[in-house]
Amino acid sequence: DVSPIAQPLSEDPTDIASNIKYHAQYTPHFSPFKFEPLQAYYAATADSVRDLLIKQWNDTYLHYDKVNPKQTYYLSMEYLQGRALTNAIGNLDIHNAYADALNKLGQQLEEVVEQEKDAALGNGGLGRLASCFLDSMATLNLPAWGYGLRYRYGLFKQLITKAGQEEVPEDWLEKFSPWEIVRHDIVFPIRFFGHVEVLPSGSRKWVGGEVLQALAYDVPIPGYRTKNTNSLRLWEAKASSEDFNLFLFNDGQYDAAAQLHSRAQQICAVLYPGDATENGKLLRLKQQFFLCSASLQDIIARFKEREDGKGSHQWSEFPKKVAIQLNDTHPTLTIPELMRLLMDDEGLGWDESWNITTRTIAYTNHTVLPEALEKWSQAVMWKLLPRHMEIIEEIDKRFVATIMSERPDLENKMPSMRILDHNATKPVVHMANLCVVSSHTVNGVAQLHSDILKAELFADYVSVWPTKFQNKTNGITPRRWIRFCSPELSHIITKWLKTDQWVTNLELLANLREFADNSELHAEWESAKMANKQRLAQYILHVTGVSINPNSLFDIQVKRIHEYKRQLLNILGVIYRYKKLKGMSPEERKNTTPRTVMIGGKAFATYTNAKRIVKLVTDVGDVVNSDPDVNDYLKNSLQNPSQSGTKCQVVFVPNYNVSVAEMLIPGSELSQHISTAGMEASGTSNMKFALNGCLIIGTLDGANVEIREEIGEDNFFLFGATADEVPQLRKDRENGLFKPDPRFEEAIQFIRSGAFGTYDYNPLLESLEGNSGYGRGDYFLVGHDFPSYMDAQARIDEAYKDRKRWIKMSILSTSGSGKFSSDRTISQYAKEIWNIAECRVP
Ligand code: DL6
Repeated sequence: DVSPIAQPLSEDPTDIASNIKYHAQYTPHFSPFKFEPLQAYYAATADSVRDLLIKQWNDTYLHYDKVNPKQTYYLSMEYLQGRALTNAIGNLDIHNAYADALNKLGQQLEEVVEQEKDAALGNGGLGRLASCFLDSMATLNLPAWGYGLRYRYGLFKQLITKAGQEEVPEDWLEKFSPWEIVRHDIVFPIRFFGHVEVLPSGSRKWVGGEVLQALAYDVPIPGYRTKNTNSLRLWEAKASSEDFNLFLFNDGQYDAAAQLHSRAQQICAVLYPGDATENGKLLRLKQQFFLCSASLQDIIARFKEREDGKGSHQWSEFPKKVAIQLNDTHPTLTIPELMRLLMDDEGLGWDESWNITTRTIAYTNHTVLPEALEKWSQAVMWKLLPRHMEIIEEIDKRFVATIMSERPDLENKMPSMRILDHNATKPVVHMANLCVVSSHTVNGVAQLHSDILKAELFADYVSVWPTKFQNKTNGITPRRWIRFCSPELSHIITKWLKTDQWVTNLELLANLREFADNSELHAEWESAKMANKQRLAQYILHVTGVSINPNSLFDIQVKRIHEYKRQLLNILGVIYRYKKLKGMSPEERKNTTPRTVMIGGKAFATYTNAKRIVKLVTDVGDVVNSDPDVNDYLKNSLQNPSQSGTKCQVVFVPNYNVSVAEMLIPGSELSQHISTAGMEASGTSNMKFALNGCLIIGTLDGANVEIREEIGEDNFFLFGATADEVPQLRKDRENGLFKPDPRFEEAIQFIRSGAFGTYDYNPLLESLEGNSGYGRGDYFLVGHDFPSYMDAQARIDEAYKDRKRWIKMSILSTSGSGKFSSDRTISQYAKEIWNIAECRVP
């Protein structure tokens, strides 16, 4: 009885149902009558929501074009957008209308949205931060766009098998994505290789080489309860039809005929292709340049179009209309490319081009890890980007000259401050140095990290440009990370605060504090948490086959697998706990706090020790979960809620991504943020967990420091060395002064005894031994921090037994999370770095 209509006439569920039906019939993505009903419903629902977005989106384009405000462009090699449908209907505030409409069509919205694959364009926190920022920019009505690459296969999909982690392509575009619109009119040429010619005028021109095309795919970024809908523009590489050699093809030489097409496909195939080979390095550099050049050509075209609408463009206006933010060093080539475009294509001189470039570009540093600070071989750069290397040489030369004339005292610091090093046998370009020298502002992502940048990594530059360096503590969008992923808790918060304004003004959560002891709130809070735990338990059963005990403490660590993040410390703690439990009498065991430890995250494909950690977690899980001493495994089932004999379970959650995080975080009670102090720039999952009332065990690292300040030190389980102590502890270790705790030795010994199978864990365990070296000699201080970690775990076990105390702490965690909204972070960037203002679509 629902007849198709091309546009929903209102937010009435019947109209919406008609529109969904319309799309199922007239925007077909599958053969008629031959598709999985749920997928077809997903496609039709997404198409229907997209129609609503397109209207707002077009209005936003027009409005920005008309007002011509200063606009920010966020350049990032990574985005982790997650699912778009739930986010769009949430931000448009039409969740209930769509749920009712689908009901009318015999479908459940929850099941329909699960058909969507996460847009897998990122690796970890850096990519998710970029996506949270996009949400906040739109919500705050800021004229701000993201630029990135449209990777066909993302990073990889993680399978967990007997061998540990296996990587297969993440085919997120396998069917289609309703959320991207290809703009056939937005295409720019991108050159690689070639050489530089000197023209009769004396100016220089980059010519020859191979030329590919960058084609724009736009993804709409709706703000929450606002018309403003910004864009994430993703570039795809193409070769043109002229590059297809019909002669060779007809001669049977098919590969040779389409050589450039195949090279184009490589560029956007995967994020972070392996870089162990020269080919791999070259491909990564090509990807970076592709993003920078395409985005800049687009930005310049828009600048000219908008300015020419007022008469003609003045280049001095460029920094007043354009702010470019480099998300880490990956888009550093924006700097020489902007210089090249201004000088070689637009005919500006060096000084004017440099003035424009340095007033436009700002850089965010996201790591102090030496291996993550990019250095590109000068030889490879000369080959791929000869004109850019000339420009970089000139920037370096001028930088050295300025310092030598203004700050001769820094002469002996020049080797570490320069952009080009000349002494090494394989000379490199220091990308972070190029960014610092060429940006008007450099920022870290948490107070401690920014302090470390100023005191250590960039200390010498600080003495030259004291005002260039800022802190912008990261944040997360409260829409995705509580309002939509935990509707139960959100409703309770709205009820007690008597307003839902907290969704856009997160500081209001502080008003929950006055109810932190209220027993009625406690009951509601605990029941919402339990509902989320049950949902999570169902999910874990579905993806791992393990039936976890919903009455146990849900303890979660999810993030990229890395030795500095110390998943190894976590699992060694579990091993010790398991061994102790086994040694107890049944009576003693009864009084212990039951725990389910969940660990998830991807190990980079070539990072062997990280992959060994994944394997260890799965091996420990296999043994612990089927040991009747600690686990009622025969009686285990979600229908057997008492599970009184289930004391310890361990699962590795496969293929951690944004959607999995949305399932895990609301159901968490304890989360682990336990990096070696000074090594985690910020962390952002710590903020998501705290916001969802999950308590944290953590070191004084990254944003943990500020989270602890905000939620109160009594509500944070602190352990471990501080960042100040770390260098001395490493030295002590080198001098043979470290004496391991017997508990630590016992846990290691237990693995060596073969308790968790026959896999050779020696190479992993050896990284904890010896006295020195990065990746050896326990560089990450697992052994040093183990005893205080175990003491903190014991405090947690006790605290969990006292339900009133635990729930109060949980409420106080949420109440103290107001600072960590990405709306706050983005407002600070807008005011203190970009100098842009709201541009609200009427
Ligand atoms: O700033 C976002 C995110 C931080 O929260 C993490 O602490 C930090 O590790 C991450 N940095 C990177 C850069 N490369 N590395 N490693 O991903 O940024």
